[in-house]
Amino acid sequence: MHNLARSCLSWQLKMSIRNKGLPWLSYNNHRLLQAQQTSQEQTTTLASANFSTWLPLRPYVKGNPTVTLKQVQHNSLSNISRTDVVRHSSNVPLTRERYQSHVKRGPFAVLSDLDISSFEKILPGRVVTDRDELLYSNTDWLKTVRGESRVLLKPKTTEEVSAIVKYCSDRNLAINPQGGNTGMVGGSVPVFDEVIISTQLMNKVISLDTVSGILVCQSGCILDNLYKHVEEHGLTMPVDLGARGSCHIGGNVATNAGGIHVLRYGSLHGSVLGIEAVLPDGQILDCLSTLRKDNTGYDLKQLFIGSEGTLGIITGVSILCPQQPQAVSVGYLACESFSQILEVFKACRAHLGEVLSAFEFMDSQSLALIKENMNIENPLPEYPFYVLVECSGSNGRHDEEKLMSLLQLVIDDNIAVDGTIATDLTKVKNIWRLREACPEALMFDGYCYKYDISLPLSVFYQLVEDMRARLKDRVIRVVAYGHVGDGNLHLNITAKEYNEETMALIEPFIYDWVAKYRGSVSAEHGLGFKKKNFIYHSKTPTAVALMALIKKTVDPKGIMNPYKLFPDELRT
Ligand code: FAD
Ligand code: 2HG
Ligand code: ZN
Repeated sequence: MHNLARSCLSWQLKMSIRNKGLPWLSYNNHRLLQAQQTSQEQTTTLASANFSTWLPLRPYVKGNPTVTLKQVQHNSLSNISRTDVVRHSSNVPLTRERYQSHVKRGPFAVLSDLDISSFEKILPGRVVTDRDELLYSNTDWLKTVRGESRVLLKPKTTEEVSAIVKYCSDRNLAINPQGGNTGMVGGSVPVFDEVIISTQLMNKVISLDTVSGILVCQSGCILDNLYKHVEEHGLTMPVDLGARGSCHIGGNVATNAGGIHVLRYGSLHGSVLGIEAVLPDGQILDCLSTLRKDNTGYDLKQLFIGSEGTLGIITGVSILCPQQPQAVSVGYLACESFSQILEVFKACRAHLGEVLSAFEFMDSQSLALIKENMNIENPLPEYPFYVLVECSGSNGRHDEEKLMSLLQLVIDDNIAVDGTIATDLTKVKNIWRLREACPEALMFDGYCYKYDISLPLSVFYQLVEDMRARLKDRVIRVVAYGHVGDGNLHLNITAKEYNEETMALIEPFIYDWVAKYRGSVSAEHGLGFKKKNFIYHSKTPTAVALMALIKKTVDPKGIMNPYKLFPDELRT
């Protein structure tokens, strides 16, 4: 019997204009430091990550001798010591060793003691050379790449960023811009010894126009803190993702992050109205417009959206915030086949219209993953596919009725086989948790080969099946989930450890497959270090050559995030 038909409970999660928002979407609800909003005339400081707060953000890797899975699941994450985190970060192989066959250090200067003391003059007390803290900033979230930077700089103002970048340019020192270090393609950490410039202390809201909904802030504001800030004024952020408790808005813009609400609010190319950036020679580019319309020449800010730190350091962002929805409803459905998922999507578009705000899918292997690795239960019986449908709008009762009748319709039409609707906040949280736990759960297997691709929906899941057939039992699992509403598949393959032969079976096979169907080798995570050599699978030689020309013009010395985005042979 259908759970849905049995219960058919209507519900709505009412949110008053000044409520606390959607804490259940926050990846790091356990963060030690919460937003501290201090009014200072026009400026509000939002607490940002600092060394004392980074520990809970990446507390485990399976096999770590001291941090057990049980501890992670049942204890406060703050119980895990700094030593534990440091120990397992240092187990990550150095990038220059693991990828020695195709990565060579560029002709940049080597950091000297004089450089450190010069930085100290510009940023007194904010030049970090402590090995443990550097280890965190040198290692990516996925624990797959590790650089060897000897210095981490923490500017607070655009002028400070400008001064240190100019210094680096004059000295020919390579730079790695870093936000929340949650990136998934190895772009956020140095490959060799680049100087890390972190935006973590650039965490001020500059203004919020509550009439137009335009927010202007420094680039190091943590996304979750911005949510809290704008929700006080009945607004919401146009971008949301599982890492929102750690990622910075500057990092979101630099990667053109997608996430769960692209379906509703579109990409950052549409909602970012302005950008301020420091160019590789230290000049400040002020395009921090708050205008919705401005056709005066090339729209330079667009170049920085998705530039992955290769054209400069984004220091300020102006962004259009939509009205906060008054009510949110979530349905969770099971399907027998992937084609049923597509039928459900079609039905959602037709029946939910403007209130449909997320449409996420997971296969049964994803549910097994979160059960095995994080002890998260699937509320439905086992089926091959699951889909999460979120509705949010301005009339709770109306949205809820729409979702209810949609769910009834897909069950009656046999395009979904089972379903449930959240009836209270905890259940809503739990349903989202099923989807948002996936990236984290993968890490417990050991090594994760991660793919983020765009494909036509007609062949979307076929790639996953082909990959399973190809890898057989060489790997622990091949799981698929993602933003199916955007045609964005997250295909993840886990194994106990990284293996060259397995890698050779996956790449370039996967990228050739994607190219054959005119998909994208990076839907939303970017190219970074790991995907850069596959750019031609999704872009023509003419397009890549024009990108390289832009890079050469803006950054003639090639100091800004070298070894990223461009294929090896094009690196300046
Ligand atoms: P970082 O990781 O620090 O940096 C990412 C890149 O941007 C690097 O190349 C870096 O050099 C550059 N950069 C950072 N800040 C600046 C700056 N101020 N100026 C210039 N360059 C800069 N991504 C999605 O798109 N959708 C998702 O749904 C999603 N979900 C995620 C869930 C989890 C659990 C995790 C861990 C990650 C997820 N990501 C997702 C990936 C990641 O969170 C995003 O790419 C995010 O936008 C990165 O922001 P960050 O501040 O952490 O940037
Ligand atoms: C998500 O949608 C993120 O959860 C991460 O983009 C995707 O883990 C992944 O592959
Ligand atoms: Zn995603």
